[in-house]
Amino acid sequence: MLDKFKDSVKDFSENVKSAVAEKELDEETLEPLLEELRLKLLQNNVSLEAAEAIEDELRDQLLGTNVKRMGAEERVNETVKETLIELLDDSFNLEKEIADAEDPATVFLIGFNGSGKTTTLAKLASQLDQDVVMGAGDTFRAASIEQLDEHGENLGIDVVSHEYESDPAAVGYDTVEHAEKEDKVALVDTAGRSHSNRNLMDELEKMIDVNDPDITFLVVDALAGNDVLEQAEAYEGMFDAVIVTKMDVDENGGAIISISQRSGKPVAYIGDGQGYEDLEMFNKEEFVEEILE
Ligand SMILES: Nc1nc2c(ncn2[C@@H]2O[C@H](COP(=O)(O)OP(=O)(O)O)[C@@H](O)[C@H]2O)c(=O)[nH]1
Ligand SMILES: [Mg+2]
Repeated sequence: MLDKFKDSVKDFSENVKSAVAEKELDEETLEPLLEELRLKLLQNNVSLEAAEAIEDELRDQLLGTNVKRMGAEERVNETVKETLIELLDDSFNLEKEIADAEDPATVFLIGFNGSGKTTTLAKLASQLDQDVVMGAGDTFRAASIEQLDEHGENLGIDVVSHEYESDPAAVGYDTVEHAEKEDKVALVDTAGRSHSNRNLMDELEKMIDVNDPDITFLVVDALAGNDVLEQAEAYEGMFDAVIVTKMDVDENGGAIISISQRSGKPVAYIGDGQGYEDLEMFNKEEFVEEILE
């Protein structure tokens, strides 16, 4: 996981180390190294803004200070670490948001097709302390209702569903009603909207309007890389926090950095596998330690 990001930073600090072995680090020596790092970060799916923020911090930290050969690697790592910590936001706590919401708390998952919404919904359902009911709000994609029913059976959790092609806002409404009656939290799935499909986008907007969820997560797939920016834009203004899935199969690590930077929203969870237990609360210190270890 995240190996390519690690290598990019490691190469850069090696280069700085060899440069300061010869003479004091000056602009002329540092600029090409920073440029090389920026290109590598872009290849790791780090957005241009985020890559530039890292580059600027490194320039400030490394230029004109007397970086010793022995301290170069540490200085580079510390600076990248601090920049990323500043950029990332892990302040979202779902349990607290649910506790603060009026009953029944309603949670929506939105995002592109295949990003991992249905799987993540089931993971959340299995992990939350509260009793939950799941709503099959994706009435569009073939087999989506059966997929959620299967999770419901595995987990012993009720699923509220209607027919395919029916109005997802009505599914949301019934799910919330069921949650209210049984004093549960409503977790509602939605169809994978694509911004190129205005109808589905209108339907989602109506659903959010009618059901007025307390918490809406945007679910994005780490493998989408820099395309997560497009997804953040397609759903702008519609979500409170982000869940990044498929971190177990991502080597680049850039998606999480890009989406934090672009959306300005916290990352609440990361998905790192296909099992119900493979959903972790996002911890930015741990994440940064891992990419720089
Ligand atoms: N490796 C891995 N696969 C995942 C993860 N989350 C979801 N998937 C897989 O991604 C595929 C699409 O997930 P699904 O929940 O159906 O996406 P949806 O279309 O957004 O509802 C499925 O095969 C999931 O098993 C994850 O964290 N890691
Ligand atoms: Mg789905």
